[in-house]
Amino acid sequence: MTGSIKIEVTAEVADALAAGRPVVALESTIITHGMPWPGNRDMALKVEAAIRSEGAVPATIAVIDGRLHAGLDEPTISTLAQATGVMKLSRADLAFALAEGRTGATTVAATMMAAELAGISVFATGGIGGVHQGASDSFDISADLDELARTPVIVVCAGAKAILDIPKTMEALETRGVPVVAFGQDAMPAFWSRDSGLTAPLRLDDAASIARFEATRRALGGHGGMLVANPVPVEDEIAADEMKRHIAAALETAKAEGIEGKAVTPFLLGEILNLTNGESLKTNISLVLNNARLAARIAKALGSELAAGAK
Ligand code: PSU
Ligand code: MN
Repeated sequence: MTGSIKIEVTAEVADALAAGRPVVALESTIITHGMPWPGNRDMALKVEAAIRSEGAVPATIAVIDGRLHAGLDEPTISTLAQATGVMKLSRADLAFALAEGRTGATTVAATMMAAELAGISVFATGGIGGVHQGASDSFDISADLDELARTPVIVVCAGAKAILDIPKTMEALETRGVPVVAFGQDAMPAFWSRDSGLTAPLRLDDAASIARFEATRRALGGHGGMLVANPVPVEDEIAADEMKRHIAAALETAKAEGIEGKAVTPFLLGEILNLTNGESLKTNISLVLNNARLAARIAKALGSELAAGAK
């Protein structure tokens, strides 16, 4: 009995999946642990609207009272966005929340698991987890990286934040056989900034090419996930230099306060939000919207590509 958990899907998601129309999964940790109320709710609703306006259907993933959901209605998103004590669920604890009847938000790793179970191939988020700075001592490496290696879902992000060790994160992805595709540029983007200073391993310039690459990976077999790194729109970018000192300060505070484990990423994100006086939130929302639109276009292109290949 593997992979037979019941998923609560909204009628909109069920209809789209049954008809083979494009669906885009969305994570919920970004709502509960990534941004403050009410910006988090506004972001979640805007992202869903952006996906619909591209002709795809959004499926926000979360565990509510022990049930795994793909697609949340507006009141549920609003409740989740204000709730306290929501678990942060990664691969290790998704089943725990289901077994114990808990409410939890899914990280990139757990959202990929749920998307695969639901039959959703494309997922949009902000930034992925990765290898943390100081990982050689702390061993803090996000389960997102191993999930990307094993689970066949395309994750559209804006790169990795410089709160992580970006070069080591790139190495870890390469070791795990995860293709990292920069969208429309050579440079690997770094979340708030368009250029991390590193060249991305791969580059593609349109959704159809990403769909063709994915269809080829499937044909080759044993393919796992793909990471698409989509640079933040120019007008909302914050320069890497400017972010550097905020990140350094946030890391310093985390160290002084002895923040560890699951708390590290949410703590750093919160610190940076305060240090930039909320400026980082505007950029964060802009890049998530940008990723949602691209993910919708990839989901559409993948549908066409797979239909053409099946003929
Ligand atoms: N990075 C961000 N914003 C986020 C996260 C990461 O820029 O909201 C969240 C995502 O849900 C990601 C998770 O999957 O944090 C990674 O947490 P950890 O490092 O504990 O695996
Ligand atoms: Mn960690």
